[in-house]
Order: sequence, then C-alpha cells, then structure tokens
Amino acid sequence: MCQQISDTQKKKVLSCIQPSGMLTLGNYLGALKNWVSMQDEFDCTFAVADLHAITVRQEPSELRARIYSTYALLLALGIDPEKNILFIQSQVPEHTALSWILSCNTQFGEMSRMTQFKDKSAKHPENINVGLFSYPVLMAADILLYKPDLVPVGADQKQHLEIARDIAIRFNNKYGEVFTVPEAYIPKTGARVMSLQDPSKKMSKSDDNPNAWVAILDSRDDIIRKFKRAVTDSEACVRFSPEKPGISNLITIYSAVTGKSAEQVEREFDGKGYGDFKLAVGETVADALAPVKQRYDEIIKDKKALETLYREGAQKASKTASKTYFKAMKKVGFVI
Ligand code: ATP
Ligand code: LTN
Repeated sequence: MCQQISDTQKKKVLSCIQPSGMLTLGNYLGALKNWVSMQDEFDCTFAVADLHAITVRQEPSELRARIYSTYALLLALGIDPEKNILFIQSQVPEHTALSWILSCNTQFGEMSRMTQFKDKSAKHPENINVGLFSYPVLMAADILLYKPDLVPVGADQKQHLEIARDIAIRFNNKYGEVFTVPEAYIPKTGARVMSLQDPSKKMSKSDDNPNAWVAILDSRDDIIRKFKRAVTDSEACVRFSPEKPGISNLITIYSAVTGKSAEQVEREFDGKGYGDFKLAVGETVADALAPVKQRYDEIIKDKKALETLYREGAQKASKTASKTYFKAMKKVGFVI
C-alpha cells in the first residue's frame, strides 16, 4: 500500500534568486529546474532576492521592472504559489533584521575568503561597498529564517552555503538551538554552465557580452544563433574532455536538457561535425524554453494578479520568518 507523506513530514527547501538581469540557461539548469522538480516532494519556500541585487548599482526603474519579471518568470517556469511560498525578499523585514544579529556573530576573516566578493569587487572597483562584502551573512539569514533541510543552488554558491552552515552551528552552540543546519542541493549535470564565449568562466547574466549567455526568455532565433557562435576547438569531434571545455560545456547543456548521459551524446553525434551538434543543442534548448516564454508573456501582462500573489507570498513567509527571528532575539538577550 502506498504511504502518503503528510505536509508536516516533508523536508523543507529554501532558495532565492537575484533579479539582477535576464535569468539565464545557467540559472535554469543549475538551480531553477530543481526548484520546479522539488515542489511535490518538499515543503518549498522561494524568493526573489532583491536586497542582494543592490550590492551592485541598479537603476531604480529597471530594478523594479526586473523584480516583477523575475517573479513572473518563476511562475512561468511552473512554481506553484499555492503549493509553495513564493515571495520578494525586501517585503519580509526579518531578513535584514536577522542579518544584523548574524553579522555580529561572523568574523571579518571568514568573510574575506569569499571568492564571489573577490570576483565582484574586481569587476566593480568603483563600488566595493560594505553590502557586497557582508552579502553572505544576508544570504545566511535568508536561509536560516526558514529552517530548511535543503538549499537547491548551482555549484558557485557552495562556499556561501558552507558559511551559512558555520554561522548556524556557531549560533546554536553559543546561544542554544534555534537554526537547522542546511545542506546544499546541487544538480549532478548542469551545476556549472559555462559562458558560450569563454568556457573558462561561468555563464553569468551580468556578462557584458550577450553572446556569452542564453536568457530563458531569448527568442528561438537568438538561442540558435548564440549556440552556432559558441566558442569550441579545432578537433571537430564531439567528445567530453577537460581539454575541450567549449564542447564539453555544450555536451553538459544537451545532457541536462535531454536527460542523456555524456556517453550517449558522444555516440549520438559520432562522425558528425560541430555545425550539426551546435544546431541540435540550440534547437533542443529553444524547444525546452518555448513554453516558458509563452506562459511568461501571459503572466507579465497582469500586474494586479502578480501584486496579489507576491503580497500573499510575503504574508505567508513572514509567519515563519518572524517566529525564528523572535526566537533568535530572545536567545541573544533582547527584550520582546
Ligand atoms: P550573476 O551572474 O549576476 O553574478 P548569478 O546568476 O550567479 O548572478 P543568482 O541569480 O542569484 O546569481 O543565481 C541564482 C542561482 O543560479 C544560484 O543558485 C546559482 O548558483 C545558479 N547559477 C547562476 N549561474 C549559474 C551557472 N552558470 N551554472 C549553474 N548555476 C548557476
Ligand atoms: N547568493 C545567491 C542568491 C541567494 C540565495 C539566497 C541562494 C540569495 N539568498 C538564499 C540560496 C539561498 C546568488 O548570488 N546566486
């Protein structure tokens, strides 16, 4: 006889995404695909991490538009706001409040080791702000407020997850049990999708060269064109190998979308040239993303419906967040 898992027995999941640009195929294969597939089995909370986005300069009207479009895209990808909590981070003030308490329990030295800070401060030397430095503490607060067991992210976030775990363990040991120590949930294929123009760098929505990334909402023609232009090598043999980072990246993308193993892909394209392979990858990705774009175009038209959904989402998120926050306040010694 089948056993039904009741909601209280379900493991908890939390993840966030920044509205810092057009969401890419990297975001999709590294994180969002898992968000969608985890909804039935887990008790999920997802957020648009808008507070994180202002660690780099944002034009206010563009930021506002991107927050809407990111929320709408999550709905278009199939995140169900009835089954899950789907909210916008800045609408739940406990995130910044807990982040302060955690900051005072985090050492300058451990923050200084974060590679994303080093990368982003090198990229924006004119704006190395304190928020960019302490951003992993805000990320720890995002996570710990909801006591998740699992955090689905791409491989680049592993270091930040480790810090969140360290902060939780240290706090619990010092003040008494408040937080659950979470595990990262990283996909086997697609955890690190690389730039189509420089396969030594991760595909990033903030890359200045639009040919380096594929946006989830790119048109079919643009997707196929970007794959056709992808940087490869001169061997003209579809083979997965560290010496062939461009082709290996395309194999990873094709595998993650079709569910085929790298060996199956190599066999499928045995004897064929790069032109055929690049076209097949482009068409397969475009086919997978086409229904998302269609749903997105419908959802984004109805701002009122979106507003209702994100406000309800924030109310639901606040219930859990405020309970954890008050518990942490009491443990630290604040009066309530
Ligand atoms: P930016 O590129 O602007 O630094 P980002 O895309 O890395 O931003 P987020 O939007 O917050 O930052 O990332 C959301 C999720 O997508 C994270 O879980 C991250 O690990 C994942 N992700 C981002 N880029 C990739 C990639 N190239 N491959 C796999 N996963 C990725
Ligand atoms: N830092 C992440 C986005 C992010 C996040 C989170 C991910 C913010 N808060 C909480 C998982 C859990 C990034 O830049 N990719």
